[in-house]
Amino acid sequence: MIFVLTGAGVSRESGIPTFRDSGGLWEKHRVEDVATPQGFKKNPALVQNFYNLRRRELLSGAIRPNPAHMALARLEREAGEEVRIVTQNVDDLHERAGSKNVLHMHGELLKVRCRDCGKVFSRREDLSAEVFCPSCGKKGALRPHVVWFGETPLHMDEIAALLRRADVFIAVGTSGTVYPAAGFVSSTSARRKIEVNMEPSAVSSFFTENLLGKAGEMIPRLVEELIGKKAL
Ligand code: BJW
Repeated sequence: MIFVLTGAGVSRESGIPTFRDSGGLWEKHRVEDVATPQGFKKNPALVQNFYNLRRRELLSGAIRPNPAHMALARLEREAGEEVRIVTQNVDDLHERAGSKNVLHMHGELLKVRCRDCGKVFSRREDLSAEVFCPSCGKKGALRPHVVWFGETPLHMDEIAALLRRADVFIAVGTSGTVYPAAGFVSSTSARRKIEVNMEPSAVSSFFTENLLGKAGEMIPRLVEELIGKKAL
């Protein structure tokens, strides 16, 4: 089984900024303000606006899957082997590229959740304190369906089971600084552990192969090799 962990770097060539690179999202916003439950409690409008702008951008038509997303979807279709993508990204570019087996461990930008009744809804429009929950009717209770620092990432039981079964573990475009995702490479017993990044990540030394370069160039080559060898 091939386990692919993706991070913000896989969507960089599609025009979505990463978090920690120069020009990234954390250069313009304090993490504590926009990516913690405390920040949301303190200033919900600021946080809603941060996600409203990112949601609008994702839907603007300017953002499209790049060759890395396309190649990973091809891997799933052609490897003759189970391929599972676990993404830390909240965009939908893997799905738009055609990937079927995607787990969004940090949530999804095009979904919102009611803080009162807990129901999750698809939503493409802006959120504000004026919006009513379509299920319980509470006003101002909808929040982005994303995972902030201090919150529990999604699908963790399924991810743990996949990490145990993986033969090949690939991490693409992630800085290896946010846990639990950063710890996956050391918790899997996969025979091949391949990192694809523009530069070594914080956990590079745990991989058996380090491929330095842009995801859009390196992933199509890697996928070609994996399909040629029937993955292993
Ligand atoms: C390219 C490229 C190109 C660029 N091609 N590559 C102390 C020690 C250890 C842990 C902790 C600690 N104190 C607190 C914690 C836990 C905390 C944590 O990890 N904190 C760290 C800061 C230390 N983690 C949590 O709180 C998590 N929850 C948790 O642990 O719950 C407990 C629990 C665990 C397990 C089971 C049950 C319970 C929650 C973390 C939530 C993270 N949320 C965010 C925001 C999501 C919503 C949103 O999008 O706004 O998730 S933060 C942000 O970081 C986002 C990302 O998914 C995440 C990771 O970032 P990523 O993807 O790695 O991006 P970058 O920007 O960091 O890196 C980009 C990389 O791409 C770079 O390396 C570039 O070189 C590369 N690149 N162009 C290839 N073209």
